[in-house]
Amino acid sequence: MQEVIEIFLVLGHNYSYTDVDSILSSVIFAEIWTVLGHPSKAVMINHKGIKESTIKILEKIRNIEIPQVVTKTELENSDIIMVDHNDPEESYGKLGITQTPYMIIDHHIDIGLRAEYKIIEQVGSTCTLVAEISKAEGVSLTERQARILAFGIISDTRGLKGQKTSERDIKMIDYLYKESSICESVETIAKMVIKPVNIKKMSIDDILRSSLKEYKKGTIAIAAIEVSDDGYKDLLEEIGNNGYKMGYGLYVLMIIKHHAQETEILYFDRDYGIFPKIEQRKGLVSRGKSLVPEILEICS
Ligand SMILES: [Mn+2]
Repeated sequence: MQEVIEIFLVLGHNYSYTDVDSILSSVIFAEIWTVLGHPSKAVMINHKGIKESTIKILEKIRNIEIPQVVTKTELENSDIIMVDHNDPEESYGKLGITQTPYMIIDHHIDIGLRAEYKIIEQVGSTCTLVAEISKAEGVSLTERQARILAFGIISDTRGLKGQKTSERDIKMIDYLYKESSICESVETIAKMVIKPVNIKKMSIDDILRSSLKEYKKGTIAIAAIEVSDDGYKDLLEEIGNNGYKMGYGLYVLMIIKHHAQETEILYFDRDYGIFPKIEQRKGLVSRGKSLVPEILEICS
């Protein structure tokens, strides 16, 4: 009789898309969890769930492989570890799987899913939590792992300047730089991972669907686009003409303005009749930390 080796599958968000923090935290956590005696691998389930821009960033980081895509059956026969999300609708739920995950490691708002082990902390990056776990468990990180986690933290915290950035992210970056020889500075890494888009080269549909996430059973959608100049202003009229056509009860577009450290928020409010058409806010507003809880509270 062959002994069945239980393998843990570590899964980031895949719908609509994965991102740098999701991939890096899933790969490194699978390695750490394996060292701790639990064979694991990072996986994806949506082969369309990785953008060309994300692949380019991973190529620049080097020494990191894109997680392999697994089938529904493979997932159903394994213990799932969710990272960087805690809503199954952003991953295996989309395949119709209803099992309870073994573990959740995440920094988004807790939607209340049950799991055997759950680490959900309001920090700026899942990579911060993965680095903290390795430290707490006494698993020393290799130079490669430390560098990769630094990339994840700097990516998700927008160079430690985004609104989600917490004291713990900054502390962890200090620690990773002290413990290993990461040759690029925080500023250099920030330039490598944060790519404000050239909005003028995008179609209106791509702009309106940029990093789009759905809430409340698909009745509300919030998209976000990062820009580095005022070029988007020429497109506001066309954006305005098309926002309602997205077909949501409430559709929101966040324009995150790196050059001005401001965020412009456009609301297309069909169902609620309470949101302004446009709003300007100071700083790089976080969708997950600020806007989503606010909007869901107002709409409930
Ligand atoms: Mn993240």
